[in-house]
Amino acid sequence: MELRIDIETFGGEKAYAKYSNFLVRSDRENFRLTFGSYRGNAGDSLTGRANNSEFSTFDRDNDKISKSCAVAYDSGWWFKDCFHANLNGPYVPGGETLSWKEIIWDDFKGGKESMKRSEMKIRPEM
Ligand SMILES: [Ca+2]
Repeated sequence: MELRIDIETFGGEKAYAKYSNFLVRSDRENFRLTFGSYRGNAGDSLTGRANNSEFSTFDRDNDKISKSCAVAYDSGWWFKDCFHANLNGPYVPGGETLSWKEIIWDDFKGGKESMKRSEMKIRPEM
């Protein structure tokens, strides 16, 4: 499958990122995420810390550091040593990355703005 992510800032700027070979494993592997190459204009905030990571939630700490990224950032996500992208972070109007408990795509807008909106969509590879 191909993954397409669309993001939008509070100022209305939009961008996208596409990833090939998107795959989420079963619960026995804690929904480990893998994917291939990046294309897009949003910057690649997923490869470094989400690729090959397991999914963590408040009560399932599957990241790679001693603290819980899910608890620290109020989110469920494919955390490694936390994140460059955190699309399940809390919706916080305003758009500044202050606490990083926000909807984050770090490689867009220099990491200075949190997102108003995000979408993750999959379809068969063309
Ligand atoms: Ca941990």
